[in-house]
Amino acid sequence: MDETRLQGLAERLDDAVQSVSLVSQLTLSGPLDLAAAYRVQRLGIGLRAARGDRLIGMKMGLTSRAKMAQVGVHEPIYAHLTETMRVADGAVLVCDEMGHPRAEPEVAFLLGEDLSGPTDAAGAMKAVTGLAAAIEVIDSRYRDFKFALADVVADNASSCRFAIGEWVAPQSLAEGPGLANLDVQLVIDGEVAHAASTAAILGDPAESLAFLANMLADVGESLKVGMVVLAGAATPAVHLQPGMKVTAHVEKLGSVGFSVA
Ligand code: OOG
Ligand code: MG
Repeated sequence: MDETRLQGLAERLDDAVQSVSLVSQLTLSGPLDLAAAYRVQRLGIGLRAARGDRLIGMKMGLTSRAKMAQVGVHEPIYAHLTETMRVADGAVLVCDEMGHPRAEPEVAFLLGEDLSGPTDAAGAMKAVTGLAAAIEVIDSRYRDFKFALADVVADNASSCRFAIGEWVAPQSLAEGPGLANLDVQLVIDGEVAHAASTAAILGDPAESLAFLANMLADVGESLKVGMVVLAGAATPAVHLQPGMKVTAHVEKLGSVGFSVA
């Protein structure tokens, strides 16, 4: 597909992020296959890098049925995480700086070594040096949060902000089923809004990490030491409103939270 056209699409989405505005689905105005959509995503990350932002990790999305059902797209996807998207545990997020943000609980991995596919869950976990509870704020650039697979891929899988709790050594989960069946809760203003098990994430969040490494291997890329990876939410996301206090708990990994202004 024509690179100039893809660059134009990346700029349209990037402008919308910067001006906090929403756009029509790209797939409504012309064909966009999955490879072209990932190209648009990478061109968008290039635009951010040109402004001094830096790649610090990656995320998987649509790895649970709850998430697939919420947005009507039924295929796991990946996206990029940059430094300016990271917010501190306990931070205050300003709603006006986002379009129609939603929050979802995540499991985060910290890589202690490079990780290349092909691999499997056990192989991928060998590269992991830290695990944490996390929250991702997603904020689709598309009106009504409505998109097809290629739209959401081009839009960096809706990723907007993320907060990560304290890192826990993976060895602390060595006894028992590891990461595969931990309780996850998304708590809003002290009430459990959604609860699930990490098993909802492709059976085990480690499968999601391996899936990512394998998808990257297909395009000649790999994960690097020091990167953070989000496995994808186990529950639906919740719409954010000013005044909310949002916390995610993951059994054995701990908690993380922020407030919304
Ligand atoms: C797409 C991003 C999905 C997840 O954790 O499943 C995602 C969206 O829901 O807008 O981040
Ligand atoms: Mg997510």
